[in-house]
Amino acid sequence: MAQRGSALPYVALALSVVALVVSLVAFMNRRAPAPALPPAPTMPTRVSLSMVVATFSGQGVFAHRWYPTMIVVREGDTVDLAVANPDEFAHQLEIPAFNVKTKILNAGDSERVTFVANQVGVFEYRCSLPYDAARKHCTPDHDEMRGYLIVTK
Ligand SMILES: [Cu+2]
Repeated sequence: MAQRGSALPYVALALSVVALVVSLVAFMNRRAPAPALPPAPTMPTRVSLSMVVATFSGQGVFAHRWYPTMIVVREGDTVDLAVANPDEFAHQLEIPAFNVKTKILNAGDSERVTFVANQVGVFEYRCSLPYDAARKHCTPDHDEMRGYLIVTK
C-alpha cells in the first residue's frame, strides 16, 4: 500500500516537466512584436506632381496618355500639378469633378494647376480637346487619354 501512495509525487513531477517543456517551446516560438506604424498624418498635405502627355509607340500601337495614369491622395490634400505637353499635338487636361482645366496646351506648353481634393472617391481626368487633325488638336486616341484620381479618407 505504501508503494501505491508513493507514485503520486512522480506523476506530479512528470506533469511538471511536461508543462515546463510546453512552456519553453511556446516561449521559444513567440513572435517579435510588430513594429509600430507611424501615426497617420492628420493635417492635410500638399501633393506636388508633374504630369505630362506621354507618347508610347511600338508593335503597331501609337498611344497618348496623361502620365501618371493614376494619382492617389488623401481627402483634404492640396494637389499641385505641373502639367506639360511635350507632344507635337495640342492637348488640354480636365478634371471635371474638381472644376480643373488647363488652357489648351500647344506643343511644348505647360501650366500649373492647384486644387484641394475635398471629396472622396474615384474621379476621371481626361483630355478635353477634341481630335481635330487639321488644327493639330489631340490625336485619334483622344478618348483613351484618361486617368483616375483616387481620393481616400
Ligand atoms: Cu488630347
